[in-house]
Amino acid sequence: MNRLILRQFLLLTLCFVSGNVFSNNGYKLWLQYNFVEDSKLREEYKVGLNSIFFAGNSETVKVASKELMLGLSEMLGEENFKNNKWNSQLVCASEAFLNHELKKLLKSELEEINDEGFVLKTFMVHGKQKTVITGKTDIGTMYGVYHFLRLLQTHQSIKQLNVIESPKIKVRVLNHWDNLDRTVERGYAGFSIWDWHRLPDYIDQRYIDYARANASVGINGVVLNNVNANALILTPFYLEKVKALADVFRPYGIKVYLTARFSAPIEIGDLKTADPLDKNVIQWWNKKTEEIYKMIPDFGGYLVKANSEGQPGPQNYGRNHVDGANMLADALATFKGIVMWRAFVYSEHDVTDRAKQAYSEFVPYDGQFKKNVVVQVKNGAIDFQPREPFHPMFGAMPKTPLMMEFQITQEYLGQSTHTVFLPKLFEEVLHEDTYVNGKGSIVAKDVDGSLHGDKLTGIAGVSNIGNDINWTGNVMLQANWYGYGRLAWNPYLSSGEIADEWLRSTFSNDKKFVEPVKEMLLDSREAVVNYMTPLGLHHIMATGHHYGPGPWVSNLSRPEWNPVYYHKADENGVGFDRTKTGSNAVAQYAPEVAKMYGDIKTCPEEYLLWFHHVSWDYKLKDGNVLWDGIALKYQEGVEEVKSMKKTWQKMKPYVDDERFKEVNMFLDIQLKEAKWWRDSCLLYFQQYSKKELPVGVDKPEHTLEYYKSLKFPFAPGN
Ligand code: BDP
Repeated sequence: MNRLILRQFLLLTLCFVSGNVFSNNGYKLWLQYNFVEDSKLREEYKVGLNSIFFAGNSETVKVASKELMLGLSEMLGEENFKNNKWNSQLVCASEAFLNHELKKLLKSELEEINDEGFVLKTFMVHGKQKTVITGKTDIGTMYGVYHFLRLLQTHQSIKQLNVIESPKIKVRVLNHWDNLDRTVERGYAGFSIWDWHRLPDYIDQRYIDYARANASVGINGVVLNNVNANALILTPFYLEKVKALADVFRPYGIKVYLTARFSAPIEIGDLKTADPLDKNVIQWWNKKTEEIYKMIPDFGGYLVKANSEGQPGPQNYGRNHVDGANMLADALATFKGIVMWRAFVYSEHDVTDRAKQAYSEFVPYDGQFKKNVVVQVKNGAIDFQPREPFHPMFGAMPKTPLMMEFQITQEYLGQSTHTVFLPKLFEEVLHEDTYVNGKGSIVAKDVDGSLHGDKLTGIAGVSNIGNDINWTGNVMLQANWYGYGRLAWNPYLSSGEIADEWLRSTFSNDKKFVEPVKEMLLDSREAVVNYMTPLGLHHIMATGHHYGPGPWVSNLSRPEWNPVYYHKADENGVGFDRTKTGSNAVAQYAPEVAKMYGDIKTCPEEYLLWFHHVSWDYKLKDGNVLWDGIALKYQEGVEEVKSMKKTWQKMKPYVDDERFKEVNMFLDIQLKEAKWWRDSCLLYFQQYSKKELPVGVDKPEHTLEYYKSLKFPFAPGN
């Protein structure tokens, strides 16, 4: 009580003296557990949470009860909750621990959930409110606790709870592209959070907080190291360290996975070959896998990037992806581990459209992979662009589970200085209709297994986490980690719901804050598309680091690494013809989709230049000719960032100074760079269109030569 009075006194005094002065470095992410200022609501919560009982004593139960107590004491300003055992008002217990009476009462709900699911239910017992959080397992119950805390953090009533939830996707992992020297490939938030040198003996508090954050949104796996793998991670020296992390993560329901460098048997095993059909190689992987499971009994399995961008793979030995994946799958099968085999392949020796190559290579293998193999497919056929049509492999391999790979780190979307709310992008892809089993065969259904009845299902997000104090470099981008996790749990959630939850948990429940900032977040994805790659343009970023525009780049050794390969601008027009008259990539989609994309009249304009080479004079739906349309879109993108800035500036009263200023500075950078994109791209394309900028589009600040001369030799993440 004393603590509460003191806290309120301090709050009032500080606000009175100098406005909103509390500093908040963002380290606590969305687990802020802000004090509930609304006294009526706080009373409601207190009345319902007078006494609390946790049954069971596993490590998971311990971390869940610790989290609940932390959350409640922060939010309600109270620390001493009574424990009346089964008579408590809030009971948290997994099925095996429930008393007879509650087990009976919750029977039908428990039948509905899977092993990671949970039930939150309020009963009235003798006129008194009683809430039970339960699951089939302690992990499920822990997810229930986090859900319950989310309800409180977002100021919802807990008087009549009846929540029954199960994750719709089994494997929900973060892929860290982290190297052993702590650099992070495509990382823009500092160095890797894995302090390999100090592990296994030094356990950084960050590992625990990382696990809490993941568990709170249902992420249940982490691939610790880069897909461009280093075989050393599989040596005993590093496995000790991996084990230490696995031990930290276990109570939170998080399994550890590693990337497996295909040539590891040669590099660390002294073999002459890594041929997947070679007896010694098979034996080497079997032994290595056994060794890992001895140390980490719940090890998740391997993620493999093979024969892609110079990585070794089965093709080095005249074998194919099936040979490679199945060999590793056999090694893992006894231990119930899985192989996540990436389909991100394209070859400099293949002269066909890069967008077609993964499909051409993988679809013929449908049905040939072992049961514990899942093929990991990026959301689009090129590479994590601001907007891509869904990858044609989705829906196309009915006998093979496909796992979605999203990129949370913003390699191609402004890196960590641009505020872009990615759940909007993820949602768009998940809702695209593949039509493979008729209308309604949306991508989400291939990912959650309901389209073809897959037993193994998965989703991966390339992490945007680093050792910056706020984890993601820019606090606004914490929303993308959060949102990825929420969609991995339930791919049918809307981006609006996610934005709402995240803002309330991270900043404030004040409507005057939540509503405008939610709108700002939801518009931010379209803004980045507009000022970088409108109307289906793609991969026109500068080379290597991918920071900033580079539509002029044409001198790289591999044709498909050059932006000019993707936009094909000439005097006749711009865009990549992927219809019958061009690469015919459209034919990889189901006929309904192929027809829609293949016909310039029905192709959605946001994909126009992805699928068509279009004349500069082509009339767009709004009556503008293409050139004017492109220019106006670039301008629109800049205007959108201006409006984001305006919105944020009004939020000062609701946000602590530290995070307010940080976001403000980042929005300034974003505006500067949006203009850079607009000006340089329009000057470049203008050489071909030979047309004036339409009315309403600002004149470029510099010449094209100036933009071309900009160099960033030490841009991060490269
Ligand atoms: C590309 C990145 C590269 C990754 C590659 C991949 O530029 O750093 O290694 O994807 O996904 O977008 O393997």
